[in-house]
Amino acid sequence: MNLVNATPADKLNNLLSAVSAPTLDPAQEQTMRWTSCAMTHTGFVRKHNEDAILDHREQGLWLVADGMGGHWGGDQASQTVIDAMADFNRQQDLSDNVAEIELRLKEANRTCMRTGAQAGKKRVMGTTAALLFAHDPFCFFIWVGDSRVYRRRGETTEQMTHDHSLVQELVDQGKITKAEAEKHPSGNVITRAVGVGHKLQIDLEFATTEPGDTFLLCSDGLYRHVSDQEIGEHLQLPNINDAASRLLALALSRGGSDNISIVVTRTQNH
Ligand SMILES: [Mn+2]
Repeated sequence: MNLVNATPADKLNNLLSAVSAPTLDPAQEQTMRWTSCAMTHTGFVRKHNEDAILDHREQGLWLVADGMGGHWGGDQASQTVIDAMADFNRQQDLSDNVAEIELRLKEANRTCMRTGAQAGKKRVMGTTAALLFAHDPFCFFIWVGDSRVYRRRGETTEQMTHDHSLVQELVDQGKITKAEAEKHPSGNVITRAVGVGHKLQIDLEFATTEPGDTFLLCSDGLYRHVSDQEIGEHLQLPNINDAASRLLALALSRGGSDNISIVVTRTQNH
């Protein structure tokens, strides 16, 4: 599905028109069971952990937010996004749920803008956000910035999000390779964030879910130290707690140069 220039609402409408009514039978929601685990670590270089995570399994909602380093209030910004989602209460209707998530992200954006403005000129309170929302048989990837969602299905590892970052734009334009992007001096410059402008541009993708699908939400503190292949190998482990803790240990063993956040979720059959 080519929806590169579509808005989240376009994409959702496209989904709703593409699926037949029986697929959206609420009873199907009960056929999939999710497990999850989440952890965040300051790392060995930063003084504070400006990442924040949410493991809201009973609502089918998971989130990683990475407060913008070098800016004032990064930890407040990421926590603002978590707080905005913490009391999310899912409804039966798919489009209501996605609309509610977008509404809450926009509210978090306003809160960050307001708090930054109150603190004085040039104060930026910014954060990334990467969310996974499960509405079986679908799951949604909703993001702003360069925090990511990966999926392991069978033998295949796929990045489900597309970074809003300067280096990703250069890769998309064919100006640098993916390998060059990983070592680029501007590798941490993001082109979208919550809290940096009045108009929040949210990205959205979705996929149907299959039993055994394993997802990783993570901040850049993980993927700067750990390759996509290593991520995939860990997501294959039978126990998702092992997957998360070993990925964290691997990133720390390679320096832990940034805050590291990891959320792993998996679908199972009843
Ligand atoms: Mn980071």
